[in-house]
Amino acid sequence: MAINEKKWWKESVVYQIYPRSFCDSNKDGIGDLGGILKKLDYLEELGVDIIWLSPIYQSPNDDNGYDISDYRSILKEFGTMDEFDRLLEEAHKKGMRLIMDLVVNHTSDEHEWFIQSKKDKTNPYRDYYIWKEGKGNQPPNNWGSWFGGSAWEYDENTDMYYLHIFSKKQPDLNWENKKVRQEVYEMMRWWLDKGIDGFRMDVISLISKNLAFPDGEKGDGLYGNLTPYCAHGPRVHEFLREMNQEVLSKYEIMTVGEAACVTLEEARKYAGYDRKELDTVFWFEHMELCSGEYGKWTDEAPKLTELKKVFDKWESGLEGTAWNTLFWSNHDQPRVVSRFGNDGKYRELSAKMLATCLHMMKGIPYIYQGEELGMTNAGFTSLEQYRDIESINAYHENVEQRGLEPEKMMCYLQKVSRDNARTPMQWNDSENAGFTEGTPWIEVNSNYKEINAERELAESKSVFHYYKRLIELRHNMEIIVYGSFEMIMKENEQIFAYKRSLDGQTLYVFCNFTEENVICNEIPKNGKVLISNYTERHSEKLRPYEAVVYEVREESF
Ligand code: TEU
Ligand code: CA
Repeated sequence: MAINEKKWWKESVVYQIYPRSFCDSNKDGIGDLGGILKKLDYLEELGVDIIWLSPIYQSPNDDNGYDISDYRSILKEFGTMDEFDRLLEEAHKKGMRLIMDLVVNHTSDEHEWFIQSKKDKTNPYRDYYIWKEGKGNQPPNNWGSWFGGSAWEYDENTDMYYLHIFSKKQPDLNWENKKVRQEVYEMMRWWLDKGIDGFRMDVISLISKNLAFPDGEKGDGLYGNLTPYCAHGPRVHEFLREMNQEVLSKYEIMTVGEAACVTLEEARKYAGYDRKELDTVFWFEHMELCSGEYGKWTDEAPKLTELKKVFDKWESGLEGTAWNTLFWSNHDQPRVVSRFGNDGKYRELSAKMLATCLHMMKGIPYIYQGEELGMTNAGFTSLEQYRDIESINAYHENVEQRGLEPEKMMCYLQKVSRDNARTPMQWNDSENAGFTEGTPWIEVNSNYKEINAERELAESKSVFHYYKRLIELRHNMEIIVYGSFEMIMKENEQIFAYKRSLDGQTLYVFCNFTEENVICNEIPKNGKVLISNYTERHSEKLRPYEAVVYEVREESF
C-alpha cells in the first residue's frame, strides 16, 4: 500500500460507544445492545462512518469490560449474540462499519485460561500468564500497577506471583507462548468471519515484556515504573507482524492500536504504511501534557503553545510514513469542553471551536459519545459517586498512603477522573436523561435538561448540527482528508491555526482558545468562509472561542 493510496478508513469518521453508558433498553440501569440498536438512526443522522464499540464481551466488570472472561460471548447485561448479529447487520445496512475492542494484553482472572493456569505449575495453561517466584517474601520486582499497588499478586496455592499491569483481576497474558498467540488469532478470525470491520486494540503496546524483569525507577511514588520494560517491548513488532500475516492481512478491515506511551519513533513502526503491522495508532501526548508528582492526577491545564507543539509534531512527524489519528476524548479521559474549552458561559461556542480544530486536521477523527452534544464533566463531589476502579484506587493510595489532602484529590478527580466521560448519554430532558427508566449504574449529569440530544436535534445551531456539518465537509472535500498540513502562528498563545493544501486549494483554520477578543492578522483577505461557529465574520479579530475556516483557491490570488 502506498502512503497516499485512497482507503475507506482514511476517509472515515469514527464514533466511540461506551455501551454501559449509552442507552438502556430493559430498565436495569445499564446500557445494552438493544439500546444501541434503538439509536442507530441517531448515528446515521450524525453521519459517522464507523462505530467503535468498547468491550461487550462476558466480564466480571472489575474494569467495565476491559477484563474479559470469555471472548466469544456477550456480557449478559448487554444482551445476546443474536442481538449483536442484528446490530452488525443493521449498521451495515445503514452503510456504517463496526469495529470491536480487542483486549488481549490481559484477560480477566475469571477467564477459563487463568482458572486453569492457577491450578498448579504443571497445568497446560500455566504458561498462558506471567508467573514468577518472589524474592524472599517480596514480589519478583518493585513494579507498580497502573491501577495502584504492586503489579504482582501473590498466589498461595503455588507460592508464586503473577503479573498484572492493571488490576489484580486483569492478569497479563504471556505473549512469549506461541499457543497464546494462536488462541488470540483464532478468536480474532472468529469475529472477523462474522463480518466485523476491524479492531481497536487495547494497550497493544504492552504485550511484549522485557524478560529480565528489572526493578523500575521509583521517583516520588511507592513503586517502581514498569513502563520502560513493558511498553514497546523487545518482540512487540514481531508479534504484530505475525498477527498481521496470520489474520489482519486476510480481511478488508481497519485497525487502530491503543499504543499507550507511544513515541513518534515507535508510532512509525506500529503504523508505518509499509511495515505490515497496524493501520493506525492512538497517541496520547496531548492528553498527558500536565502529568506531575501524582502522575495524571493534577488540576493544571497545559499552555496552548504546548498543545500546538504536540499536534504539529505528530502531524508532520507521521506525514509520509503513517496515517494519523485525532481525538479529544474517550472513555478514559475527561470531557473535552471541560478540559480545553469552557463548560460554563461559552460551552456551545467552545465545543464547536474544539470540534473545528480537531476535524479539520489530517487524520481520522474520533468522536466519543456525547462529545457531539458538548457534554461536560460529571461534577461529582463525593467519592461515593465514583465507580471507576482507577479513580477509587488512586484516591486511597494518594490520600491514605501518600498524604495528599482529600480535598485536593477530589478536585483532581473532578478534573481528570475517567468517570467524567462515563456518565450516561443525555438523550432528552425526561428523568435520567432518557438513558434508563431504572436506576442508572452511575449518576446522570445534573445538566441533562439543558444538554441533551433531543433538544440539539431540534435546534439547527446546536453543537450536534455543527458536528454533522464538519463530518459532511470531510466527506465532500478531498482536501480535508488528503491535503497536507502546516501549522502556522506557532508562537501565538491564544490561537490554534493551521493550513491544509491540495492541488491549488488551501484551507486556513483559526481557533481562538480563549474567552477574549484576539487580533489575528493572518486571516486571508480573499478567502471564502467554509464553516464558523459565529454567524457574522470580523475580518481581523477572533471573538471568544471563535473558530473559522477559510477556503482560498490559487486563481483568486
Ligand atoms: O487503557 C490503557 C491506559 O493506558 C489507561 O490505563 C490509561 O492510562 C488510563 O485510563 C488513563 O487514565 C485501556 C483502556 O482504554 C482502559 O479503559 C482500560 O482500563 C485499560 O486499557 C486496561 O484494559
Ligand atoms: Ca440494560
